[in-house]
Amino acid sequence: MPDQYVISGSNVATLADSCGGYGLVDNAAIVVDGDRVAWVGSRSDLPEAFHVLPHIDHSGRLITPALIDCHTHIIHSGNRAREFEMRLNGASYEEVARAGGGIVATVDATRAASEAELLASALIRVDGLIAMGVAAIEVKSGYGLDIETELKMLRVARELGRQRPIRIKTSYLAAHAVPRGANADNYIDEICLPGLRAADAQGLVDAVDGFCEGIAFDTAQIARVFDLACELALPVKLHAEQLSHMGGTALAARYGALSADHVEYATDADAAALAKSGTIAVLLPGAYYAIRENKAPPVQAFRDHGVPMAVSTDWNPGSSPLGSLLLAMNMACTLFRLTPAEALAGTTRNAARALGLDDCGVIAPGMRADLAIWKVRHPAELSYGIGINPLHTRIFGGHA
Ligand code: DI6
Ligand code: FE
Repeated sequence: MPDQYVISGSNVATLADSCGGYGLVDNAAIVVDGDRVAWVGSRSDLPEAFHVLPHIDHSGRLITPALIDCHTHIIHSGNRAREFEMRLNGASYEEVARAGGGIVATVDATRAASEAELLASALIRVDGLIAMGVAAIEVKSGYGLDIETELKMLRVARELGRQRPIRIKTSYLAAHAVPRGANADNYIDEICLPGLRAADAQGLVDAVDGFCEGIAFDTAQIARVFDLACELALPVKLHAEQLSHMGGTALAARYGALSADHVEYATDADAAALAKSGTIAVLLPGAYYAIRENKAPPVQAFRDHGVPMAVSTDWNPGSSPLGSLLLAMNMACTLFRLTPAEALAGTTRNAARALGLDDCGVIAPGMRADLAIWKVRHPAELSYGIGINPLHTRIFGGHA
């Protein structure tokens, strides 16, 4: 591909519309210069200077920013299909966890797996997301619960970004579950905190996450992890209010978190707090669907308070074995009543913010040329289709 070129003829959803729309431009042109967008607008307005560049015609297609999956646990070993059967026989997600299944079952498998095995299985998941137009993925640790395995997961996460044309943002999630037989406070002191120092010293951590829930950690325990994150100048994010109201959302807001994720049980006051701290609410309809939750997140309160919403797969072997970000968008609309424009902003513009990325997620001059070219005409079609992948081409840093 040439270093400078013009993509012309398609409809473009720039997502650069601060009013929350698609930022649609019909019959558009996008000028790519190296790994950046140099210009975007109506084809008829293309400045004279760009007319000489090679043109690639995508008439009849739609271009959006490449998608961003901002909450995943794609590094793990094994699966939990047996728990799926248990839940179908009446056990709840929490009952399975309390019976010794759940997250700690994946911990056993992940500890036993070699780094090469974890990498091979995660690459298959990454390839699936790339094939769907994804250009950035957040990847969490959290299935180690010991220092060695947490570091192993984070090294694999970094390796994903070296082996594939994709940006990886890592989150240290040792505060994901209490290991079997351990005391939660001791675990925080003896594993979680020293593990964070070690992982940070090795350059493996982009953000610090936790699971604030009855079956995991309370706000006081999470606050100790967040205090160390602050000391290390690392941003925080939190699994908050997924199964009950524990106060995690307010805590996340207090620490200026990048995101509060799940947030089904968040209140109007929580939404106000998120708005004030500029924290993104990350909606994870795959988990809501898979564990048959019936409390949807307070989407209208997020709108009323102006909290930006992101949408992600939460791809994990327990509560959300969901490998399709497009299906997550459809579920966010059907189950949570997002508009298709909100769902698309949730996997582009707002997902970038949830990862602290300010150079992607919208199509505008100076932004990275990470683009998804779709075999559809209108952006609503991306959320409307169920289990359909209409990607034509993904452009990553200017390259197909
Ligand atoms: N909430 C979730 O939905 C995942 N982690 C979390 O804190 C579940 C992870 C799992 O069940 O393995
Ligand atoms: Fe999660």
